[in-house]
Amino acid sequence: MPTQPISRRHFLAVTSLAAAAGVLGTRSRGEKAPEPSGGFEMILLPYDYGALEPYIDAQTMQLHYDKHYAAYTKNLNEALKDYPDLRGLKIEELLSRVETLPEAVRRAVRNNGGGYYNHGLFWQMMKPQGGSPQGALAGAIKTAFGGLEEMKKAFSAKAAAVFGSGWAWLVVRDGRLEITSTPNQDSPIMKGIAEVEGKPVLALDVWEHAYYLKYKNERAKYIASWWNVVDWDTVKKLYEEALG
Ligand code: MN3
Repeated sequence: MPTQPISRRHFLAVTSLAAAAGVLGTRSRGEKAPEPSGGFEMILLPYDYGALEPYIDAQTMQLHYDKHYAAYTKNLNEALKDYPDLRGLKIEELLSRVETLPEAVRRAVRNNGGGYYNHGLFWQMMKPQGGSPQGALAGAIKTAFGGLEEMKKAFSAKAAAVFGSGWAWLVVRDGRLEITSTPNQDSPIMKGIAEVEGKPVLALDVWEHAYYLKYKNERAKYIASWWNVVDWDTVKKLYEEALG
């Protein structure tokens, strides 16, 4: 299918919940989006849907961003519509204390807030010609895993082993890099939930919606392809922030 440039359209569209409500793409050029209503907003996709071809196909990217990510965002905002204090928190704060939230919203925030946050990271961790780890990040990978190839092998195995839907992660915990995974939309920043709590520096979505159109049931092929589009500059930035 043709790839269309989306940056400008999305700049206009995602500035409001209207995007999450399903009107993405129906607004005409130059028309102003409604004022933000204080909820969580979709981040801009930093590249076109087709930019990660042939590793991630344009149709998957479009559905993943416009439908799945939009739905998590919309559902998170709906769940919190009667909780202005929670809606005003940073997503990281909200998720870190998800186990202490009112029971009426706890599950919705865990699922949809996790989906909102995890995907926001995931979009930023990819780009065409992603490069390779540099500087202190490269050193930390060598220290923790023996080298980049060893780290990729261990991370890929963790991602492949997720039963059903979930995520694989490289996180910083106590100043060191570790590999972990989470089921569903759980995130390593969720205290009392994540098996390994830490600050994410690399995230891989292994829900079938992330790869099924192109790779069908072959998750391992998707994982192997994905390394070609990892944005190591973003990983390095997140690593430095996590240490800071
Ligand atoms: Mn997904």
